[in-house]
Order: sequence, then C-alpha cells, then structure tokens
Amino acid sequence: MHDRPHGEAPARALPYHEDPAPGSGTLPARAWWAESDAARLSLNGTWAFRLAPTAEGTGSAFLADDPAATASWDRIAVPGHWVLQGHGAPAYTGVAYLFPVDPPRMPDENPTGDHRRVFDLPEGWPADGETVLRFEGVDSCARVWLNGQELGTFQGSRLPHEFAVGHLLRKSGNVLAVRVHQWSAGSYLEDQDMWWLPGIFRDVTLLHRPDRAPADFFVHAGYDHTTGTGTLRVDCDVPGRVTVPELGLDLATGEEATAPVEPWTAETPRRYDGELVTAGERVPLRIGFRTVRIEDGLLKVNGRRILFRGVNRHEFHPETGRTVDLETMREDVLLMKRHNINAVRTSHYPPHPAFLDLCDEYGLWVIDECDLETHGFCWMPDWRGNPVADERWTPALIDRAQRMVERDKNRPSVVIWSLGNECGTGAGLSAMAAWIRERDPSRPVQYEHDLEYPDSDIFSRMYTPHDEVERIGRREEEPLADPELDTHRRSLPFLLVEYAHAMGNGPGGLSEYQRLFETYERLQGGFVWEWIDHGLAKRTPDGRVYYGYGGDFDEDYHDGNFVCDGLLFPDRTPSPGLIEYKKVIEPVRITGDPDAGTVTVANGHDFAGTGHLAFTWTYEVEGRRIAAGDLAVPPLAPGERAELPLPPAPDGAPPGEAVWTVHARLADRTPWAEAGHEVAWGQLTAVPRPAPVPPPGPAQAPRRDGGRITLGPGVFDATTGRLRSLAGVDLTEGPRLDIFRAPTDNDRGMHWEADAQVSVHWERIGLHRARHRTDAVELTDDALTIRTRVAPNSRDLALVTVYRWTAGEDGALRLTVGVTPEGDWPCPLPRLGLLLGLPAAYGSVTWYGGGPGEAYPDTRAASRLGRYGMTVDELQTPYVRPQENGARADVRWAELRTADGTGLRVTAGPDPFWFTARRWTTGQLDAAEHTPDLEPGDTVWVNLDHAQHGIGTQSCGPAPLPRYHLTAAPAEFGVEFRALSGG
Ligand code: IPT
Repeated sequence: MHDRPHGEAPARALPYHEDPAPGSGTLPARAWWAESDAARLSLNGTWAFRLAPTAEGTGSAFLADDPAATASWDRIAVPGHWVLQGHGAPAYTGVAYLFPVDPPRMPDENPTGDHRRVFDLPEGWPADGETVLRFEGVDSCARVWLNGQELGTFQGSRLPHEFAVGHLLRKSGNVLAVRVHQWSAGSYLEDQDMWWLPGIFRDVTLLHRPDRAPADFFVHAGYDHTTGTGTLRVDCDVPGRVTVPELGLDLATGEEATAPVEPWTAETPRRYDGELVTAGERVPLRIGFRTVRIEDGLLKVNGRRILFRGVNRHEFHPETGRTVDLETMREDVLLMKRHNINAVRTSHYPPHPAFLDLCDEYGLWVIDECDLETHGFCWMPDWRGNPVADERWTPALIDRAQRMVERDKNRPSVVIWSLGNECGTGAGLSAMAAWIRERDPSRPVQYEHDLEYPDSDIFSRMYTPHDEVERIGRREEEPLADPELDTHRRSLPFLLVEYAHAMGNGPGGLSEYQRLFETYERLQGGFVWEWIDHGLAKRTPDGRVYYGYGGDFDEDYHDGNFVCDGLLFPDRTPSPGLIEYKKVIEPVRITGDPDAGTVTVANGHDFAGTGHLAFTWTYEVEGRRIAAGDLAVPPLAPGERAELPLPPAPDGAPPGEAVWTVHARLADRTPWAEAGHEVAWGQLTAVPRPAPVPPPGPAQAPRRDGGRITLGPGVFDATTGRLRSLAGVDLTEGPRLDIFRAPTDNDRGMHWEADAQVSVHWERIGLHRARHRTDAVELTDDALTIRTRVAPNSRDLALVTVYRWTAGEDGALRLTVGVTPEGDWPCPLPRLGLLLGLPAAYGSVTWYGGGPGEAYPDTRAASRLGRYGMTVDELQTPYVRPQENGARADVRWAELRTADGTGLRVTAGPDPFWFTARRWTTGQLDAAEHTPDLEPGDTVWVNLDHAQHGIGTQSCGPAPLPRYHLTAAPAEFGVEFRALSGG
C-alpha cells in the first residue's frame, strides 16, 4: 500500500528517467526541414549495443575513447528497436501499463540499451557556426554523451530532440554514447494501444548550423477564396529573403506579400517552390497556400466545408516495428490515395516528419496528434493520478505540444492539431491547448476525450453508433448539464476521430455512416480505426512467414490480436475492408435509372472537378461483356451532378440478366496512380434476372434400392436421406443445414463488455455443436422429402428443417429447404444455409455473382456483379487470426471443378446465395490461432448460405445494425445441383 498520498513525489530527487520534467540540455523545439545547403551527416547505421536489466545500464566504460570498450558488444541497426533485433521481446497491451502505476516512478526492472557509435566528420565539415545532434525519435528516454561529455537527457519518444555539440566535435573518432531506458516517467504519457518497442527507432543526424542560418522559421501561407489570392509571410529568427519565382515574389522575412495563387488542398496539392535565403543558409521551401477556419459551425478549408475520408495511421512495419523507411511511408500514402482516402489522423503521435512531407506532396489532410495517451489511468477511481490532471506534468505536456507544433507547423497538409488520445480530462490539456492557440492560431485544436470539449474546436467522438451520429448531425444530441458548455459544443463541427474498427473480417456499416456524413453538413467524416494490422513477422520451422500478435512473444500479460485491426494486412496487402472503404467513400457517385435510360454522375469532391476522369461503360449479360464504350461526361464542378443518357442497349444481346457498369478512371497518370486507375464505379440493371424456369418434363419419382434411394441423377442414403452422389460427382458430405460460422473478431466483441459478444451467446447455447436428427424420409411420386430437426447441443431450441428434393428430365436435382425455428432463440444466427463436402480435387471455382472479393450483408458495397474464376485457395482471406471469411455475395450460380473439368454446378433459385468454399471445416477455422494452423484436408467444404448475420464493428463499437441481424425465423430457400462432365 502507499505510505504517502498517491502521486506525491518522494523526498529525494528523482533520477532523470523518473523525473516528469521533459529533460535537460536540449535545444528549443523548431521547424524541421529536409533540405538545405548546410552540411549534414546521417549517423544511422550499425551501432554497438548492449542490453542491461536496470536503469544503471552497463556503467560508464562505453563513454570512453577506448575502441576496446565495446569490442565484445553486439551490433544493432539504428534506427531500430532492440526487442526486434534479438534483445528482449516486444510486448503488446491495449490499455494496461506494463509497470505498476505509481507516477512518475518505475520499477527496478527497466531494460536499458546502451548504444555506441564512433564516427568521423566528413572531409571539409565546416568549422564555423554550430553543429547540432538531432534525434527524430527515441523510445522512451535517453541520456546522451559525446566524447565523454554528457549532453543531457530527454523523454518524448515520437518527438525530435536536439543538442548543440559543435564544441565537442573532433575531426575523427567521435564517440557518441546513448543510453536508452525502456521505461521512464514519459512512459506514463505514452500508453498508446500498440507494441511496447524501445530503442533509437528514428534517424540520428548531425546538422551543421552555419552562422546566421535560421534556427527556426514559420511559413504563413493563407488563401483567400473570395479573391483567389494567397498571402505569404515567413517569420524567421535571422533576417533573410524569401523568393517564390513562379509568383514573382521576393520579400524580406517578416514581410507580407499577396499574389493570385492556386490553393493547396488534399485533392489539388499545389505547392510553389520557393527559397528562404539567409546569410548562413539557403532553405528550399514548398509552399501550399490554404486557410483553415471554423465558421458557421463547420470546419472549412479555403472557404468550403470539407469531408474527411480518413484513416488512423500508426507507424508500422512487420519486421521493423515503428521504424519505417521512406519507401514504406510512400507506399502508405500511395495506397491511401489509390483507395480514395483523403485524410490521416497520425494516431497517436507525430509521425516521422518525412511522412508529412509526403502528405503535402500527394495531398492528404492531416490531424497531427501529439505523443500523448494516459489511457491506463482509466482503471483507477476517477482516473486517480492521471498526469494530465497533475501540474507536475504540465511542463512535459507543453514540451510535447511544442515539439510537435514547432516541427510540423510549416506543413500545409496539417489542418488540425490534436492534443493526444484517451487522456481523460485535466488542466494539463488546457495548458497545451492554450499554448498551441497562442503559437498557431491558424489551425483548430482538437481533443476527443473530454466530453465537454472545453479545449477543443471540434466535437469529436469514437465508435459512436449510427443513430447517435445522426442526432449529432441534426445538432440534436443530448445536452450537457452546463448550458454554456452545451452551447459551445452544439456550435462545433463533428468528426468521428475513430470509427469502424477494422479488426478481422469487417468493418460493417461503413455505407450507413457515409450516408450520414453526406447528409448532414455538421458531420465532416471520420477516420477508420485503423490503417494497418500490427502483426509482427514470425516464421514456422519450415520458414513460412506468418504474423504474431499479443501473447506470441512470451508476454505474461497481453491483449491478444486487438493489435491487428487494420485495413491492410501486416504485409500491406489491402484487406477486403479497404476495398469496401474505397467504394464507400468514392468521390464520384454513379447511379441511374436504366428504365428511363439515364445515368447520373455526381461529383463528390470538395475542390476538384471531374476533368481528370475518363468515363467508360460496359454492357454485360450474365457476366459476359457484350459491348463497351466511352461515356461523355461534361466536366462537373465539386458538388455538381449530371444526368446523361445511357447508350442504347446493344443489338443482338443474348437473353438473360444484363447490367451496365460505368467506370470513372484516371484519364492520365497522376503522381499516385497510372492512367486507367479506377476511382469509382456504378452498376445499373438493364435486364433483371429472369425467374427460374420450371424443369422440363414430368417430375421424376424417387426409388428405394436397398440402403440407397435414387432420384434423377442423385443417389441418397436411405437412412439419413443425405445426398451421396450426383451423376458421378461423389460428395464427401451431402448438403445439410449449417448455422455456425467461425466467430469473427466483431462477433467476439469487446471483452470488456460481456453483453457485446454475440459469439459468447452462440457458444453458450452450443450452436457450434448443432446436432441433426432425421425424423422421416418420405418418398412420393414427385419428391423425396427428408424431415429433420437441427438443434444446438444443451438447449431445447431447434430448427425444424425439411429438405424437399425433386428432379425433372434435365439431369438436375433441385432442393428446397424449409426451416421453422422452435423455442425462443436468444441471439441471432451466424448463418443459415447449406453445407456440403466435395473431394479435394474440386479446387477451381467459377461463379456468376458478386465479387471479386468477399462480402457480407453490411460489407457488400464493393461487391460487383460479374463472372469470376478463382481457386479455392484464392477465395480465402488470410486474417491474422483466422475467422469466418471469403463469402461471395449474390451468387446466381457457382461451379466447382477438378483439373479434368468434371464438376458440380449449383444454381440459385430463386434467391441468390452467399458462396463460400474452403479446405478446412468451420471447427478447424475456429480453432486456428494463426494462419499456419490451417492445414488443407481432403474435402472442399462449400457453404451455400441463404443468409448471413451482419459483421458490424463490435470488436470496438456498435453491433451490426438491426436490419443486418439474422434472426431465427421461418425461412425457405432452394438450389439446383447439376453435374458437369469433364473435357
Ligand atoms: C481506442 C483507442 O483510441 C485506439 O488507440 C485503439 O485502442 C482503439 O480504441 C481500439 O483498437 S480506445 C477504445 C477502447 C474506445
């Protein structure tokens, strides 16, 4: 127990790593610039390294000049995390601190990495001025020595820290020693939901600072949309001139000039090359003119309300953790642009500065978030001890705000400053907000976790259900107790800074959110949680790569696969969630009325016209292209729409269901995608699906023959009534009712909210252990009828299921299934449909229906009608933790074939079905914890589902909307089976 009031500092002075003060010896925070004519030397590379168990480190020998000092040490890559380079292990927790909560103290066990690098100055390193040693990111606390002299200490992992070192430098043999503590007082401020990854994980650079070079400058570049002019002023601590040749500008620092310009926006990231010239340094500038304002309760850029189609991005690479190289950063930006994403929240810390440069270059709106989260205090009564409510920490909080704002203030992409994430409430946050507002009044400040929003210019929430978002959209949210605060909050624009938790299969419900954002101007969009699964690469004994999550690194406490909740798989392959998101947020909407012969194109961009897009159409019958052409769409201004005539239906088209597909593609190459890249699409039904025709000839009669029953091409087991074979296609398992799916992460719900876990109900009532009982096998003149009862083990619930088989003269077998529930079903069903098994050789699939990717009831926007072919293996979606996946929506027919072409064709009738095929059972899928646990068996398991329960986003957020619940209710559905001969 505490022998002193909680949170009160002990009498003796704290060691620097336990001191809440931000550090000592560092230079004031300032802007970051990547290019200039001043000399610089990267100190990235191979360093000597040794890990010690406590904050003592290895002692002082490694400070010495003696080359033998670290001769026997290991080598480590800087930037990098030692726990990903064979020293210790990563650990994952979502909320919990990995140390006793006793701020600002830390336990004695404090892995401490001593790093040492010896370097020479390059030939001609200037002798004048100053030289600065810069760290872009060290997790979590460092003490630094150069040539035996201590420079100082710092905390603030994802923030830059600099020291003046000129007086200590030698021409050669400089010994840089850095002691890095995994745990520090700063760790209390860095409780972001992610791996704990200590180390010097961003660049280390030596920067020459010539005499009369700027220490700092601030580019103010606003845009006046009423006049079309930009106003430029560059404040700088040393006098200099600013030139922008393209604009004919040449002005002194501190002076203001106005000129007609094209503004910067995320859609049109126009930058002007300029230069800041002082007596000591020439710094290239890339200036984006834009103005951010909150006006009329809306967030506006350049005078217009903008809509964020955003993602939360953590820095992550499956091999190197939060050390992310430039090419990977660029890949992130390109993937975002190609998937119609226009905004990034840098959850929950400022990213590597080069990432923001890419956002400026390619065009992404950025919420730059401070390196701050104290979420783990939520478990103490009233967040007791929370640093943001304890003034001892205020200097550290302000220091963090300063390091972010000063570093990133010159980025046009940054439109909002975020104080941090999940810190509860406290005066420290107000102090940060006040400092930021004073320093940079040109950008709004945002903070989510104080529901009264005293410090936020934006009303923001996380994972809010649709209906509540709608009320907020109407400015009809529940009032706050304090009328003044309520008035303030009600006046603010709204952002979902996190929504649609992309963990595993999902997120569901995106379309419905987007509809709200596009209906209510106050709702200015949101940021999907999150960009990428943080799965760390592991290898099976035979060398196959798979991805590990919490618990895979011998952690004694962890939060499992909650760290894998991104739109990208760890290797940056887009998951179905990203494909869905791309469709849902497409900036051009293509709809129409084929009966009237029209198509409507609506430009949903905020700033860009449609001139960069080329529109084409195809006309397909049953998924086969009959005709294609260009669609002339006049250039549309943002917000404009045009109704255009569809081309006449092609002559001589065969009968059958026909659709128009209209595509909007890039007319020309852009910096982020090739010409022809598809931005948006829409499908319109030209000829609806014909009703199934009744089979020809009289219905055939089933015949009993010993232990078998035959009906048309089908052979059945006489006892169970189960189909055994169909015209030479032997089934390993005949079709039978199936109601279970391997719970998705969203089905498993939030472990901290017991009633939000639908899969727990499923397991409790034994749905995964359903039993089948055959009550009657009836042969009549025109049908074989099997009466059964399908029931979960351990409960008196049941689905009375009647299979009615018929055959005509066309060689097909038809099955109609009637399902009647018995008892009070306490929860929705996972699925309702048929399961059948085919031999492993039936490994190739062709289908006509939705595709190409997976879809579920509330994740089907991206599924487009067409004819597709894939192998069974290609149908699988490799979620990091295996779970239900791979369903194809709206399937009219599907064929499974062997290599010689023998096959089975399943035709929907009348309703399309959800098609799934895999080489393992649902039980095996459910039991698997990692992808290599799934071993192909000797059966291809095929699900033909009449219905699926929605996906929702309840792994952190709302359940599927009620309309997507699969309630146990009477149902009838049918399919037709037909054997296909090979060759
Ligand atoms: C929210 C956090 O802000 C984010 O870091 C992440 O943990 C996410 O949830 C879930 O993956 S906090 C949530 C518990 C409301």
